[in-house]
Amino acid sequence: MTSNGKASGKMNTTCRTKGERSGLSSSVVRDLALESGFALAGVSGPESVSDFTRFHSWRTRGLAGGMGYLTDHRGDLRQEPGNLLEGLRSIISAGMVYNGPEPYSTEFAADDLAWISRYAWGEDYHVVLRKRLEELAAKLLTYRDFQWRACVDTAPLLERSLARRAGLGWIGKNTCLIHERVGSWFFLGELLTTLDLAPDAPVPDRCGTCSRCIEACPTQAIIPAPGGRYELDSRLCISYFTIEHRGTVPEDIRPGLGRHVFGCDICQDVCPWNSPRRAAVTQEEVFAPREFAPPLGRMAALTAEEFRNIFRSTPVSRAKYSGFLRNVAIAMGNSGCGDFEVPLRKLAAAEDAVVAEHALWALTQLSRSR
Ligand code: B12
Ligand code: SF4
Ligand code: SF4
Repeated sequence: MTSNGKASGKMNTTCRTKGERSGLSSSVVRDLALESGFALAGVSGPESVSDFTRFHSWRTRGLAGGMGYLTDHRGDLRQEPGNLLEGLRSIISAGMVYNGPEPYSTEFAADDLAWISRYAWGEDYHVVLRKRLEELAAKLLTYRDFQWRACVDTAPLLERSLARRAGLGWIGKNTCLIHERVGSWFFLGELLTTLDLAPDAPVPDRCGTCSRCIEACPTQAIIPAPGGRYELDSRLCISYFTIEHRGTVPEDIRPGLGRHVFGCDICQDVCPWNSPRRAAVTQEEVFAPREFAPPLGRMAALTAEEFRNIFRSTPVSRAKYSGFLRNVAIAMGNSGCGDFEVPLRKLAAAEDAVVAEHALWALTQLSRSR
């Protein structure tokens, strides 16, 4: 989930429509965002992010693991959104639902199938949301001339904090942003603008006494934060290891990864605000699964080219071929399925030393579980 480019605008070609339309309010912004496919939108001001102290304490205590883009100078930039656009006046935070009708990982108990997390099933959301934010900017430009910059995930912003202050939801104990009507299966993107818009108000926290996510996390990665609330220890989180971590996965972590080969949905699957009858479902074809719970055996046999073809322009490509096979080997070792000995022996002979070592570990696991 790191860097790619930015889209920014210094358009004034639409200036001539200025004044032809009525005023630009936050509710007009919301309506236009809905037209562009966002389920949620809200506005906050240009001020520094007060949650930065939480973020800084979190990374100082090592909870960011090896995510250098959070611990180095790029992390520092997150305090001041104004660093990203000269003359910043308003930030439009927008949320796009990716949830499909398919079952949740916690309801899906086949040991020989791999779990790819829900957010990674379809097209790369960076590209999808950026296009829609550009579309939104173009619509807003028909009202008034302004400067803007579209950000999705990769810009040095604390996106959940910005969305919280713009009223898009509250930060749950699982650390995800949750909206009462929508749930938490949505991506966030921002349009930084020089527009003067009235800010929206944050909404109340509705976790109450619930602690389902904390109890369900198989690796106890959701921990109490100093001063109250909860935070995520990336050094324990399945999502971190299967997406962000490069190279060898520590042996004591491997059994906890279960059959997750990319990301993890458990702390959201169990959240009552995401119960299947309540959570919003996307209408966007682009987020439909390319590979829903694919057989581990088939994934282990993919050539580098097949991997690229299947997962091109999906978030899974971030793991790269080597990281993906490493994750598949771990999942096979955790499966208890003796049938995987043959494909694992092939992986153990791979040129890639990391893949080979994880496959050998998996073979040992299988022989122990026999
Ligand atoms: C690094 C990162 C990760 C890391 C670390 C996650 C983490 N919880 O910190 C890993 C790889 C583990 C990860 C996993 C996931 N991620 Co991620 N990730 C990011 C990224 C790039 C930075 C997040 C960050 O700064 N983390 C550091 C912590 C300290 O910050 P934070 O979680 O934002 O928390 C802040 C606020 O929430 C606030 N806060 C926290 N608690 C409270 C409580 C109160 C009362 C208040 C007032 C404030 C507050 O303070 C914190 C500091 O600012 C963002 C994009 C971005 N630029 O923000 C996406 C992002 C957070 N991820 C996203 C997604 C979808 C996921 C996954 C669901 C993917 C998956 N299925 O595997 C999981 C969810 C795991 C989880 N429970 O969080 C979405 C979240 C959308 C949402 N509805 O919340 C984002 C916003 C990307 C996007 N543009 O859509 N992710
Ligand atoms: S994403 Fe998975 S491992 Fe990480 S905190 Fe949530 S349940 Fe735990
Ligand atoms: S499972 Fe419960 S505690 Fe966890 S985020 Fe959802 S409502 Fe909050």
